[in-house]
Amino acid sequence: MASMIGRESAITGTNATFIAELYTRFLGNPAAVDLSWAQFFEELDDDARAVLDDIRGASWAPRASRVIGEEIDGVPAPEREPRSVEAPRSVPTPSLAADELRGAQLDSIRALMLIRNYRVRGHLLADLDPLGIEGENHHPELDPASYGFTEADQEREIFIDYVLGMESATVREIAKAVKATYCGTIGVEFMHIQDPDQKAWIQRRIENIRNQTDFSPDDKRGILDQLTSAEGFERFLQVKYVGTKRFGLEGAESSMPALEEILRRGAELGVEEAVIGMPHRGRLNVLANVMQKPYVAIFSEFQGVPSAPEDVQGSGDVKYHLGTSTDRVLEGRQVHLSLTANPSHLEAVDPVVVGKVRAKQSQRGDRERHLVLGLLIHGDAAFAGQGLVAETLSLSQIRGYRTGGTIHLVVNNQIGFTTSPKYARSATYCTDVGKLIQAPIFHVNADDIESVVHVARIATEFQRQFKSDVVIDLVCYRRHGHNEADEPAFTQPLMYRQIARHPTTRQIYADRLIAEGVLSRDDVDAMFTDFQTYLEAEFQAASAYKPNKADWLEGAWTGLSSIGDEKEAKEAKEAETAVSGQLLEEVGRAIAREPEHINVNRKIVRQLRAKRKMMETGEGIDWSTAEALAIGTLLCEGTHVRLSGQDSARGTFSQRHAVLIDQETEQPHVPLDNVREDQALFEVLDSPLSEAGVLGFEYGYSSAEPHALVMWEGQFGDFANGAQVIIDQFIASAEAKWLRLSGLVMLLPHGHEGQGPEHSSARPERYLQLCAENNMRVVNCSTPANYFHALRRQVRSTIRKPLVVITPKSLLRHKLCISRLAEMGPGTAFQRTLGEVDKIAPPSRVKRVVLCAGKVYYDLLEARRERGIDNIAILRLEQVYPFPKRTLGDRLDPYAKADVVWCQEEPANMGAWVMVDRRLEDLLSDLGGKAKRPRYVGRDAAASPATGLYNTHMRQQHKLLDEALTLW
Ligand SMILES: Cc1ncc(C[n+]2csc(CCOP(=O)(O)OP(=O)(O)O)c2C)c(N)n1
Repeated sequence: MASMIGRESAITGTNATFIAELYTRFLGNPAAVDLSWAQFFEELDDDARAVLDDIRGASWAPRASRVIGEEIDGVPAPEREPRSVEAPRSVPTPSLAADELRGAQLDSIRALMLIRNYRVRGHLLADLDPLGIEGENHHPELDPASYGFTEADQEREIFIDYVLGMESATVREIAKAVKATYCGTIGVEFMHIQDPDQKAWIQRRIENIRNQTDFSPDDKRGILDQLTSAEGFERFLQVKYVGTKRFGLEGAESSMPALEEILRRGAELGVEEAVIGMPHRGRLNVLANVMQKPYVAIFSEFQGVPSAPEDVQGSGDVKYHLGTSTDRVLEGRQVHLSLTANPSHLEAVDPVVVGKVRAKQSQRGDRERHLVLGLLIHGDAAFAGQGLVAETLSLSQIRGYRTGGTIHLVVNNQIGFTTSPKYARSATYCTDVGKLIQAPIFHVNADDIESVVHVARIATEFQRQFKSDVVIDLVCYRRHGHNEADEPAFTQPLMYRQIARHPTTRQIYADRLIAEGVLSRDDVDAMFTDFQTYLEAEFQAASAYKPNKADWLEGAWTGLSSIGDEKEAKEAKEAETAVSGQLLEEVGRAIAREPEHINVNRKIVRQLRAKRKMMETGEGIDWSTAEALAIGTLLCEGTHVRLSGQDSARGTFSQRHAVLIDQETEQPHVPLDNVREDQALFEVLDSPLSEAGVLGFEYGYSSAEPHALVMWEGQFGDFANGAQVIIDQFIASAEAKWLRLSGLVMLLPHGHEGQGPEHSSARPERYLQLCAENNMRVVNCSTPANYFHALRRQVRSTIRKPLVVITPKSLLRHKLCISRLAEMGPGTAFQRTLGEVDKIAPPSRVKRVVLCAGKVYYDLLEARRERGIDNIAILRLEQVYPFPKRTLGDRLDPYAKADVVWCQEEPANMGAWVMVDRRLEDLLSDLGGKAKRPRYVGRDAAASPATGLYNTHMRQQHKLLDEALTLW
């Protein structure tokens, strides 16, 4: 490091902090500084100003509390620049002549500009591609000449105030240092971050050490060992299962030491549990080498043995989608790891993992979000292309969804199936989406394994320190085709010619360690062959291997079950969904109370009074009140309730008002969070405007926390189709594929109210088409009390099934859509079907049974009353799936002489008709009455769910009522 030469007289005036201090004064009042300084600052261009702003902005710079070696939240501070902590209090009079002084300042500023531009753009010149296919080697802003430093200036000493750990340095030394730090095999993008502390932290962490860690010989042997396991496992599979699809890791073996380092450093810095999500590529390697799933078990699955014992397995899934969990001891600390099962749909697992992390943090009372870490592995094409990435990142710092930062490892093999990056994205990097939330991005050449481990360490420290997301872009390649049977040379012949010649990361590192004298060639070879011998023994044992048990009903799931239709009916009857009158009253008082400490909106006061009346009389309980009673009673029973959706706190239809807002201060008050002292937590969250991301998050939450009532609400039901991948790939099929249960509730506003095609249909037919093997529940309750029981059943039953609730819109305020408090009290339960409510003719004289679900019931009821009809009965199917054949049969049986109509407002190709048609036919045939099959009454099949013309809507509605209520 160079030292100051002959400028002691100017030293106090030449440090950057001092200049920044002067600059601050100048900004406040240009006349407050000496004229020569004012002119100097006026002449600065934007870049130079940015340099000074940086120096002024770093909150650590002037603060005396953060000193060298200080630990922040357990993360040791990197060696810190001994920058003068206090800014000068008075402006010293420079003792050099003004011109000479300005020249010196200018040199400093220009050098700092050069350094700054390396921080901003150095990554563009970094040596990131192991194949060396792409990459630039010149950028004008990274050329000292662009800052006026000529060749002759190279040896000129410049004061840079300990930036890069140097008090002063020649231009040549400065250029060398910035190139080493920012243009080696690591490229760092962090200058887009607005938080000066985060920027400063990264700068300090990497600059003084030129962005390298000195690994001990033991560390180096350990890294080689990990590379040997990664490569050796793939090589072994390649030989034993030639041509079998496994989406091998080859070309990205360095991701294994990276993951190991993240988990080890994470464990050192407080991680007790990590939830991992990843795509198919390299999954077997992660299962074996990170999750430590026994090789023998993996080989046995390759031989066709299912992963779970035969008595519990569902339809199963391919090997490279399976999840698992394990306990590992890392750096002396026990860490629980779970790898989430994932579908083929790339990135769909992201929000699910983050939701699981949040649930696990809640379970542990980890409010600091320090103990449980989310770790997501991505492919480059998927990370750049899938919108779910952005949706998931956006949840990162939001109340109710934040998880203390996810670590993202992008396995950037520079290809997506057969598509080259230039066709796969418009952005420079596949990781540019990370800038959406100002995550720092570390690009690293995967063939420099020590840099990879170094970056993994720093990224983990950053996540720990700032509790925010961080992205690692592991630039590697894919040695084979997209899968082992694919020929990559069809589409990328040049790339693959180069890959064929390219040594593996293990070979490169082994050569390096041999050259460094850390290991001999024999040591390296023995390491490889020993591992192959070990794998061979596991392979031999595989044919006798039997999976001993499925792990799906352990831990938090103990005592819960997933069982078939028949048992479900029995079980649900036993489920205690009724509540004592005393508890209903207690919750009722809380939700009707006019809070004294806040200034409540007058219209809300009226609503609160109406609720009080409902509670006092025990009559007229409306939908939202029943919902609040269900939630409040669960909270009092110790069940955590979480409701998230767009505008869910108020409710899309202004019906819920779960949060009361003080009209003077906007202070929120949540009545259901104030029922009693020892109640469980109620979270009601206005979510970001995302469906797939938020639904995925809530699904993930529910899959990790079976004892909470987790509800996601669509603004209107049809918006859920933006989250179809979560519904198809997880909610409907996770149990069958992976033995993973969920009690998630989806609330989907639905109803043909003449509001046009977009707000009418929750597309119930979509869910019903997905229903089989008792995989989920679909209800279209017509009474508040039944909705109350349906919600409570989700957590009071020992069965965990996702629940789809087709929820009402106009019924929220319909005079007939009300219940009595007694219908929620002792002796009551969820009703799968509801019978006739009016005093009409006895069943033997009834000519027709109209069967329906949801809102149309009230239209039918009112029309029948108006028309004075007494020989048509109206029955309701409250739970559409599992189809309640027995209870519906009991209801229909007395009407043996009647014909049966299924009436719905939805077009014939939508609604429940598509599903109930054949089932009703079966049932009627079993009953042996007059009706052999149901007749359909409703709108004609249609491409669009509803008309946009109100008059047409009304005409259609009258027609279907007429048809249903006219005997033919
Ligand atoms: C949502 C989705 N669309 C398409 C596919 C089909 N597909 C499987 S792998 C793949 C390429 C993925 O590329 P990348 O993310 O770079 O990962 P890599 O396979 O290169 O590891 C595609 C298009 C998929 N699995 N998921």
